[in-house]
Amino acid sequence: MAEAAVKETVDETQDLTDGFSLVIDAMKLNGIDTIYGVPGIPITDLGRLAQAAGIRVLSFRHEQNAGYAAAIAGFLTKKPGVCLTVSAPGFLNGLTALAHATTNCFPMILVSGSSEREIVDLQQGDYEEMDQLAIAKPLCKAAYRVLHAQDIGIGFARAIRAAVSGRPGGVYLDLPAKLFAQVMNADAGAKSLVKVIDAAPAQIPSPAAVKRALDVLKAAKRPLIILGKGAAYAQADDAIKALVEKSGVPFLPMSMAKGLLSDMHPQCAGAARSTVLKDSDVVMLIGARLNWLLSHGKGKTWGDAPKKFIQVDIEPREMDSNVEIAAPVVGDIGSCVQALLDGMGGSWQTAPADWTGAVKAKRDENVAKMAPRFMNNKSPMDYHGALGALRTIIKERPDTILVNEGANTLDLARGAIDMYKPRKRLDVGTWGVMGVGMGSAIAAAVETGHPVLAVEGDSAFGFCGMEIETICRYNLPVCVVVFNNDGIYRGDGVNAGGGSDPATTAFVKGARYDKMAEAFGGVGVNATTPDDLRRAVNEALDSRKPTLINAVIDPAAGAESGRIGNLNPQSKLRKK
Ligand code: OXT
Ligand code: ADP
Ligand code: MG
Repeated sequence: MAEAAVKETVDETQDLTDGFSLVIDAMKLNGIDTIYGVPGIPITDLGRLAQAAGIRVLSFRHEQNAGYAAAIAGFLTKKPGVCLTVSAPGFLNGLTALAHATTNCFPMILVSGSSEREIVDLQQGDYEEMDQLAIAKPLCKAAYRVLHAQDIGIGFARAIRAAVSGRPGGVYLDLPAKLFAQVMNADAGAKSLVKVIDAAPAQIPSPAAVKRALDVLKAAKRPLIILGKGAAYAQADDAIKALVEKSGVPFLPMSMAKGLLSDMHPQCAGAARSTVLKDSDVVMLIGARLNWLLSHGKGKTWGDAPKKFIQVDIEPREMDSNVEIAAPVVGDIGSCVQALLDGMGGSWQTAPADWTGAVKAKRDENVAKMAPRFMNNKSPMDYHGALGALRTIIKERPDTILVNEGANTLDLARGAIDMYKPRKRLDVGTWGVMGVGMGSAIAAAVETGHPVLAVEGDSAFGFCGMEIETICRYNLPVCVVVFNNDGIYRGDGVNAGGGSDPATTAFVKGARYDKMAEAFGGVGVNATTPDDLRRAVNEALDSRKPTLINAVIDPAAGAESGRIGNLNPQSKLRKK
């Protein structure tokens, strides 16, 4: 029926176009210049044709990693990152990343080929049969299917707008195989395309909300600003800096907001986290949710003193999600922060000096306590010794993008490695998901051109390690450092049943991850001391050659679950 409708309108004497071309034209018209994916039926030719048309098409070894790349591309660019997958299994592999993008508020579009509707809907056993649209729907912000070539333009327009407007998120776009071969007149095809105008319109906060927020802030004795990755995403860096500095309020960056203002900024309270959460009386959240990472805004972490929250966020339903928000400011961060700045006027009392002094004293104390631990040159290395080398490198090369995942490798690196510039730290995000590392590293290199340093737990790396071939194949300036402690959290676990199988958390002892890079023509280095590590990373960043460094870490150095061991269920029947 659909095909008949299309055929009737085709005049074979005129120039023709087809579904493949229209998909590519729709992307190009909307500035989508990069695709991350894995080829196969029915999208192999789409990848080839997109490449021929000047779109950069990066082929991965597994769709999940391509999806993580698209997700972080969205975070870095404010444009939807596109992941292209084959039907059923490829689609499912990409779906984890789509859900991850949605959870983290990153704009992404998962474009997937799918099997024939008529056969799928009657469950007649088509090649890779699956009702993909139905499966994607609950896991993303929006999901659409295009059945007719003349609707491809509208389909992409809807997907782009849904991904970036309001709270950003993941969108699924289902393209059944038959669509690509549909033919229509080229003129009509060109007219059917849609250029999305003002895809993420400014959302201006109400003047009353701005005044209410400033009244609450003005009355504070111990104010705190928390910057989240939404603030980093918003790219309102100058306005945010101006607000923080004009208010004089200490700020606490969430993990991926580190560097939005330098960790060296005199108002940075990153190294006094417990103190500022507990002792503050007014907290202004900018692009950060009161989820598990902030202990839901209540309990021991937040202390006993009554607290008032101001929350700046584009999503109205985020307000009061965990605790009462005394002053909700709903709008996009750029507009909200500018409105707050305007409302502060020419003279604004800065935060009380006894409070800022106490925060600074705590911060300096914690920094001084930590400093000697970064200086050790032990072999095998402990986390602090190895991180001591890496923190200096990032200080000297602040444009390097740091990718970070693992448990101890993540939690200790977050504190150890100061960040100096916005959107330079990419990590596991809201879900604490392992395996984002290589996709993030690839997209960061591709989207920014800056060198990338990926600091990976050996377990974390295992989720995505085959993409080292992708890094070598595209000759990307990525240096991967695997913190190899022979296992998950620690490498010295023993079989709880006393048998000969290894412990559930232990890996092969003394593995040489560096050999993986060598297998694909990259540089591999085995580093057993912080000095080795420093030398190898500097060399990699200078040469921009794909490099994998196996950093040998003491198997006994880590803690169970890093700094979130408290989240492991504890039964009184099972004393450790
Ligand atoms: O103020 P106080 O005194 O409290 O001190 C704080 C700061 O003020 C201070 N600080 C500093 N001091 C001095 N100087 C400086 N510069 C400084 N900066 C800060 O330090 C402390 C701590 O600061 P921090 O870190 O900011 O604060 P804190 O209290 O830790 O913050 C709380 C949190 C919750 C915000 C923070 O901890 C956080 O963001 N955590 C994220 C944790 C996370 O997401 N973890 C990943 C998941 S763990 C687990 O699930 C893993 N799995 C299972 C699995 C997963 N995840 N995914 C999939 C797909 N499958 C399975 C697995 C398999 S981890 C894992 C693998 C692990 O093994 P690896 O080999 O990869 O890694 P290793 O552990 O290395 O072996
Ligand atoms: P973190 O993990 O760093 O604390 P979260 O992912 O929890 O950050 O929170 C990010 C928040 O930022 C989300 O609530 C999202 O709605 C919001 N957000 C994202 N982009 C914008 C924007 N441009 N303007 C306003 N809010 C935004
Ligand atoms: Mg490990």
